[in-house]
Amino acid sequence: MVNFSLEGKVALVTGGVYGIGFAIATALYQAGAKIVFNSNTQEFVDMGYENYKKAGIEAKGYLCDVTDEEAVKAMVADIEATVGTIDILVNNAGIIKRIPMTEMNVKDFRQVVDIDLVAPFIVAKAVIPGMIKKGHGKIINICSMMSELGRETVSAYAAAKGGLKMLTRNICSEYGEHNIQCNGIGPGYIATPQTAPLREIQPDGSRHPFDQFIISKTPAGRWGTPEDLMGPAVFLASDASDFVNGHVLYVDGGILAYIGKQPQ
Ligand code: NAP
Ligand code: GCO
Repeated sequence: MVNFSLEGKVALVTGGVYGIGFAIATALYQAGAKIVFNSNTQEFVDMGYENYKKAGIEAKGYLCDVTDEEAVKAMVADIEATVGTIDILVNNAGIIKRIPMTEMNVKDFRQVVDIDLVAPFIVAKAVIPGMIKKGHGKIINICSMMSELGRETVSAYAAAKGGLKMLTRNICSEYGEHNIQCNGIGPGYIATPQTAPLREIQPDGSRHPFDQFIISKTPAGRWGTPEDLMGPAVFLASDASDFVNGHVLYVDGGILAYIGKQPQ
Protein backbone atom coordinates (compact mmCIF):
# COMPACT_ATOMS: atom_id res chain seq x y z
CA MET A 1 0.00 0.00 0.00
CA VAL A 2 1.52 3.33 -1.05
CA ASN A 3 1.94 5.49 2.05
CA PHE A 4 0.82 9.11 1.65
CA SER A 5 0.08 9.45 5.37
CA LEU A 6 1.89 12.11 7.41
CA GLU A 7 0.50 10.90 10.73
CA GLY A 8 2.83 11.79 13.60
CA LYS A 9 5.03 14.00 11.42
CA VAL A 10 5.97 17.62 12.28
CA ALA A 11 5.91 20.04 9.33
CA LEU A 12 7.38 23.56 9.32
CA VAL A 13 6.01 25.75 6.50
CA THR A 14 7.85 29.04 6.35
CA GLY A 15 5.62 32.02 5.57
CA GLY A 16 2.64 29.67 5.77
CA VAL A 17 0.16 32.41 6.67
CA TYR A 18 -1.77 32.64 3.40
CA GLY A 19 -1.27 31.93 -0.30
CA ILE A 20 0.69 28.88 -1.39
CA GLY A 21 2.22 28.20 2.02
CA PHE A 22 -1.15 28.13 3.74
CA ALA A 23 -2.60 25.76 1.11
CA ILE A 24 0.37 23.41 1.42
CA ALA A 25 0.15 23.48 5.23
CA THR A 26 -3.56 22.66 4.97
CA ALA A 27 -2.80 19.66 2.76
CA LEU A 28 -0.07 18.39 5.09
CA TYR A 29 -2.47 18.76 8.05
CA GLN A 30 -5.18 16.85 6.18
CA ALA A 31 -2.63 14.07 5.62
CA GLY A 32 -1.96 13.93 9.39
CA ALA A 33 0.96 16.28 10.03
CA LYS A 34 1.33 18.71 12.95
CA ILE A 35 1.72 22.21 11.46
CA VAL A 36 4.16 24.93 12.45
CA PHE A 37 4.40 28.21 10.55
CA ASN A 38 6.21 31.52 10.84
CA SER A 39 6.09 35.05 9.55
CA ASN A 40 8.31 38.08 9.98
CA THR A 41 5.63 40.30 11.48
CA GLN A 42 3.45 39.68 14.54
CA GLU A 43 0.47 41.00 12.56
CA PHE A 44 0.85 38.16 10.06
CA VAL A 45 1.54 35.55 12.72
CA ASP A 46 -1.78 36.61 14.28
CA MET A 47 -3.42 36.47 10.84
CA GLY A 48 -2.03 32.98 10.43
CA TYR A 49 -3.59 31.83 13.71
CA GLU A 50 -6.93 33.26 12.55
CA ASN A 51 -6.68 31.59 9.15
CA TYR A 52 -5.78 28.20 10.62
CA LYS A 53 -8.51 28.48 13.24
CA LYS A 54 -11.08 29.29 10.54
CA ALA A 55 -9.92 26.19 8.66
CA GLY A 56 -10.19 24.07 11.81
CA ILE A 57 -6.45 23.48 11.82
CA GLU A 58 -4.36 23.40 15.01
CA ALA A 59 -1.08 25.13 14.15
CA LYS A 60 1.73 26.78 16.09
CA GLY A 61 3.09 30.10 14.81
CA TYR A 62 6.42 31.83 15.31
CA LEU A 63 7.53 35.40 14.76
CA CYS A 64 10.73 34.77 12.84
CA ASP A 65 12.44 36.46 9.91
CA VAL A 66 13.82 33.57 7.87
CA THR A 67 16.87 35.64 6.87
CA ASP A 68 17.97 35.90 10.52
CA GLU A 69 20.03 32.77 11.26
CA GLU A 70 20.02 33.20 15.05
CA ALA A 71 16.25 33.69 15.06
CA VAL A 72 15.78 30.63 12.84
CA LYS A 73 18.01 28.49 15.08
CA ALA A 74 16.04 29.63 18.14
CA MET A 75 12.71 28.89 16.40
CA VAL A 76 13.84 25.40 15.34
CA ALA A 77 15.17 24.65 18.85
CA ASP A 78 11.84 25.70 20.38
CA ILE A 79 9.86 23.62 17.85
CA GLU A 80 12.03 20.57 18.59
CA ALA A 81 11.57 21.13 22.36
CA THR A 82 7.83 21.81 22.32
CA VAL A 83 6.38 20.10 19.23
CA GLY A 84 8.97 17.59 18.11
CA THR A 85 11.81 17.12 15.63
CA ILE A 86 10.91 18.62 12.26
CA ASP A 87 10.23 15.82 9.78
CA ILE A 88 9.09 18.03 6.89
CA LEU A 89 10.39 21.49 5.96
CA VAL A 90 8.64 23.54 3.29
CA ASN A 91 10.79 26.55 2.35
CA ASN A 92 7.88 28.64 1.10
CA ALA A 93 8.60 32.19 2.34
CA GLY A 94 9.53 34.39 -0.57
CA ILE A 95 9.21 37.79 -2.15
CA ILE A 96 9.52 39.28 -5.61
CA LYS A 97 10.44 42.76 -6.77
CA ARG A 98 9.56 43.53 -10.39
CA ILE A 99 12.10 46.18 -11.46
CA PRO A 100 14.08 46.42 -14.74
CA MET A 101 17.57 45.18 -13.85
CA THR A 102 19.41 48.34 -14.79
CA GLU A 103 17.02 50.34 -12.57
CA MET A 104 17.23 47.93 -9.63
CA ASN A 105 19.41 48.99 -6.73
CA VAL A 106 21.73 46.43 -5.17
CA LYS A 107 19.84 46.59 -1.87
CA ASP A 108 16.63 45.39 -3.52
CA PHE A 109 18.47 42.68 -5.46
CA ARG A 110 20.15 41.47 -2.28
CA GLN A 111 16.87 41.47 -0.32
CA VAL A 112 15.18 39.19 -2.86
CA VAL A 113 18.16 36.81 -2.95
CA ASP A 114 18.36 36.90 0.86
CA ILE A 115 14.76 35.79 1.33
CA ASP A 116 14.33 33.52 -1.68
CA LEU A 117 17.72 31.74 -1.64
CA VAL A 118 19.82 32.45 1.46
CA ALA A 119 16.88 31.88 3.83
CA PRO A 120 16.08 28.38 2.47
CA PHE A 121 19.77 27.57 3.10
CA ILE A 122 19.55 28.97 6.66
CA VAL A 123 16.37 27.06 7.54
CA ALA A 124 17.48 23.80 5.91
CA LYS A 125 20.85 24.05 7.71
CA ALA A 126 18.98 24.43 11.01
CA VAL A 127 16.62 21.46 10.53
CA ILE A 128 18.91 18.89 8.86
CA PRO A 129 20.79 17.86 12.07
CA GLY A 130 17.49 16.83 13.66
CA MET A 131 16.48 14.94 10.52
CA ILE A 132 19.81 13.10 10.51
CA LYS A 133 19.33 12.11 14.17
CA LYS A 134 15.80 10.91 13.41
CA GLY A 135 16.95 8.94 10.36
CA HIS A 136 14.70 10.66 7.84
CA GLY A 137 13.54 14.02 6.54
CA LYS A 138 11.73 15.77 3.72
CA ILE A 139 12.71 19.21 2.46
CA ILE A 140 10.50 20.88 -0.16
CA ASN A 141 11.83 24.12 -1.65
CA ILE A 142 9.25 26.26 -3.39
CA CYS A 143 11.00 27.08 -6.63
CA SER A 144 9.36 28.70 -9.64
CA MET A 145 9.10 28.66 -13.39
CA MET A 146 11.77 31.30 -13.00
CA SER A 147 14.05 28.49 -11.86
CA GLU A 148 14.02 27.67 -15.61
CA LEU A 149 13.05 30.82 -17.48
CA GLY A 150 13.72 34.53 -17.29
CA ARG A 151 11.53 37.46 -18.12
CA GLU A 152 11.72 41.23 -17.96
CA THR A 153 11.94 42.85 -14.48
CA VAL A 154 12.49 39.70 -12.40
CA SER A 155 16.31 39.37 -12.53
CA ALA A 156 16.78 39.01 -8.75
CA TYR A 157 13.88 36.59 -8.39
CA ALA A 158 14.98 34.39 -11.32
CA ALA A 159 18.57 34.37 -10.06
CA ALA A 160 17.38 33.35 -6.58
CA LYS A 161 14.92 30.71 -7.78
CA GLY A 162 17.49 29.30 -10.21
CA GLY A 163 19.89 29.07 -7.30
CA LEU A 164 17.19 27.44 -5.17
CA LYS A 165 16.85 24.67 -7.79
CA MET A 166 20.58 23.99 -7.50
CA LEU A 167 20.51 24.23 -3.68
CA THR A 168 17.76 21.58 -3.84
CA ARG A 169 20.00 19.32 -5.90
CA ASN A 170 22.93 19.93 -3.59
CA ILE A 171 21.03 19.11 -0.41
CA CYS A 172 19.90 15.91 -2.17
CA SER A 173 23.52 15.12 -3.04
CA GLU A 174 24.94 15.89 0.40
CA TYR A 175 22.25 14.37 2.66
CA GLY A 176 20.57 11.66 0.60
CA GLU A 177 22.65 9.06 2.44
CA HIS A 178 20.83 10.11 5.67
CA ASN A 179 17.46 9.26 4.10
CA ILE A 180 16.71 12.93 3.59
CA GLN A 181 14.91 13.75 0.35
CA CYS A 182 15.11 17.34 -0.85
CA ASN A 183 12.89 18.25 -3.79
CA GLY A 184 11.39 21.39 -5.25
CA ILE A 185 7.90 22.34 -6.28
CA GLY A 186 7.87 24.76 -9.20
CA PRO A 187 4.47 26.45 -9.28
CA GLY A 188 3.41 28.03 -12.54
CA TYR A 189 1.42 31.26 -12.39
CA ILE A 190 -0.71 30.96 -9.27
CA ALA A 191 -3.41 33.40 -8.17
CA THR A 192 -2.11 34.74 -4.85
CA PRO A 193 -1.36 38.22 -3.44
CA GLN A 194 2.12 37.95 -4.98
CA THR A 195 0.72 37.85 -8.52
CA ALA A 196 -2.28 40.12 -7.93
CA PRO A 197 -0.60 43.06 -9.76
CA LEU A 198 -0.35 40.87 -12.88
CA ARG A 199 -4.09 40.15 -12.84
CA GLU A 200 -5.47 43.61 -12.14
CA ILE A 201 -8.52 44.53 -14.24
CA GLN A 202 -7.59 47.46 -16.49
CA PRO A 203 -9.36 50.88 -16.36
CA ASP A 204 -11.35 49.91 -19.48
CA GLY A 205 -12.51 46.73 -17.72
CA SER A 206 -10.27 44.44 -19.77
CA ARG A 207 -7.99 41.80 -18.30
CA HIS A 208 -4.35 42.77 -17.56
CA PRO A 209 -2.22 42.15 -20.68
CA PHE A 210 0.02 39.82 -18.62
CA ASP A 211 -3.05 37.90 -17.47
CA GLN A 212 -4.08 37.37 -21.11
CA PHE A 213 -0.48 36.40 -21.97
CA ILE A 214 -0.33 33.72 -19.27
CA ILE A 215 -3.69 32.31 -20.31
CA SER A 216 -2.37 32.00 -23.90
CA LYS A 217 0.82 30.32 -22.67
CA THR A 218 -0.86 27.78 -20.39
CA PRO A 219 -2.39 24.66 -21.98
CA ALA A 220 -4.75 24.47 -18.98
CA GLY A 221 -6.00 27.91 -20.11
CA ARG A 222 -6.16 29.21 -16.55
CA TRP A 223 -4.06 30.54 -13.68
CA GLY A 224 -3.21 27.97 -11.03
CA THR A 225 -4.68 28.12 -7.54
CA PRO A 226 -2.86 27.37 -4.28
CA GLU A 227 -5.06 24.28 -4.04
CA ASP A 228 -3.40 22.88 -7.20
CA LEU A 229 -0.22 22.51 -5.14
CA MET A 230 -1.73 20.52 -2.29
CA GLY A 231 -1.49 17.02 -3.78
CA PRO A 232 2.07 17.45 -5.09
CA ALA A 233 3.15 18.72 -1.66
CA VAL A 234 1.66 15.70 0.16
CA PHE A 235 3.36 13.38 -2.32
CA LEU A 236 6.79 14.98 -1.79
CA ALA A 237 6.29 15.12 1.99
CA SER A 238 5.26 11.45 2.28
CA ASP A 239 7.00 8.07 2.20
CA ALA A 240 5.50 7.66 -1.29
CA SER A 241 8.37 9.81 -2.63
CA ASP A 242 11.24 8.19 -0.69
CA PHE A 243 13.14 7.47 -3.91
CA VAL A 244 12.47 10.89 -5.46
CA ASN A 245 15.36 13.23 -4.67
CA GLY A 246 16.79 16.39 -6.19
CA HIS A 247 13.75 16.78 -8.43
CA VAL A 248 11.75 19.92 -9.16
CA LEU A 249 8.11 19.01 -9.72
CA TYR A 250 6.58 21.72 -11.92
CA VAL A 251 2.92 22.32 -11.17
CA ASP A 252 2.27 24.77 -13.98
CA GLY A 253 -0.67 23.57 -16.07
CA GLY A 254 1.81 22.63 -18.81
CA ILE A 255 3.19 26.12 -19.43
CA LEU A 256 6.83 24.99 -19.52
CA ALA A 257 5.99 22.41 -22.21
CA TYR A 258 4.05 24.76 -24.49
CA ILE A 259 5.15 27.34 -27.09
CA GLY A 260 1.89 29.22 -26.60
CA LYS A 261 -1.34 29.76 -28.49
CA GLN A 262 -1.08 31.61 -31.80
CA PRO A 263 -2.52 35.14 -31.37
CA GLN A 264 -6.02 35.23 -32.95
P1 NAP B 1 2.88 35.58 -0.94
O1 NAP B 1 1.41 35.52 -1.06
O2 NAP B 1 3.59 36.86 -1.16
O3 NAP B 1 3.35 34.96 0.49
C1 NAP B 1 4.71 34.94 0.78
C2 NAP B 1 4.82 34.55 2.23
O4 NAP B 1 6.20 34.64 2.61
C3 NAP B 1 4.05 35.51 3.14
O5 NAP B 1 3.43 34.80 4.17
C4 NAP B 1 5.16 36.39 3.68
O6 NAP B 1 4.89 36.90 4.94
C5 NAP B 1 6.29 35.39 3.81
N1 NAP B 1 7.59 36.06 3.95
C6 NAP B 1 8.14 36.96 3.11
N2 NAP B 1 9.33 37.36 3.60
C7 NAP B 1 9.53 36.70 4.78
C8 NAP B 1 10.57 36.68 5.75
N3 NAP B 1 11.67 37.44 5.61
N4 NAP B 1 10.44 35.88 6.83
C9 NAP B 1 9.33 35.15 7.00
N5 NAP B 1 8.29 35.10 6.12
C10 NAP B 1 8.41 35.88 5.01
O7 NAP B 1 3.52 34.56 -1.96
P2 NAP B 1 2.92 33.25 -2.64
O8 NAP B 1 2.42 33.61 -3.99
O9 NAP B 1 2.04 32.50 -1.68
O10 NAP B 1 4.29 32.49 -2.83
C11 NAP B 1 4.80 31.62 -1.85
C12 NAP B 1 6.06 31.03 -2.45
O11 NAP B 1 5.77 30.50 -3.75
C13 NAP B 1 7.15 32.08 -2.67
O12 NAP B 1 8.41 31.49 -2.44
C14 NAP B 1 7.00 32.42 -4.16
O13 NAP B 1 8.22 32.89 -4.71
C15 NAP B 1 6.64 31.08 -4.71
N6 NAP B 1 5.95 31.09 -6.01
C16 NAP B 1 4.81 31.80 -6.18
C17 NAP B 1 4.16 31.72 -7.43
C18 NAP B 1 2.90 32.46 -7.72
O14 NAP B 1 2.54 32.52 -8.91
N7 NAP B 1 2.21 33.00 -6.74
C19 NAP B 1 4.68 30.92 -8.44
C20 NAP B 1 5.88 30.25 -8.21
C21 NAP B 1 6.49 30.32 -6.98
P3 NAP B 1 4.55 38.48 5.03
O15 NAP B 1 3.29 38.66 4.25
O16 NAP B 1 4.44 38.71 6.49
O17 NAP B 1 5.71 39.18 4.38
C1 GCO C 1 6.21 37.10 -12.35
C2 GCO C 1 5.49 36.16 -11.42
C3 GCO C 1 6.20 34.82 -11.39
C4 GCO C 1 5.47 33.88 -10.48
C5 GCO C 1 6.12 32.57 -10.43
C6 GCO C 1 6.08 31.84 -11.72
O1 GCO C 1 6.28 38.30 -12.04
O2 GCO C 1 6.67 36.61 -13.39
O3 GCO C 1 5.41 36.71 -10.12
O4 GCO C 1 7.51 34.99 -10.98
O5 GCO C 1 5.44 34.40 -9.19
O6 GCO C 1 7.36 32.61 -9.84
O7 GCO C 1 6.49 30.52 -11.49
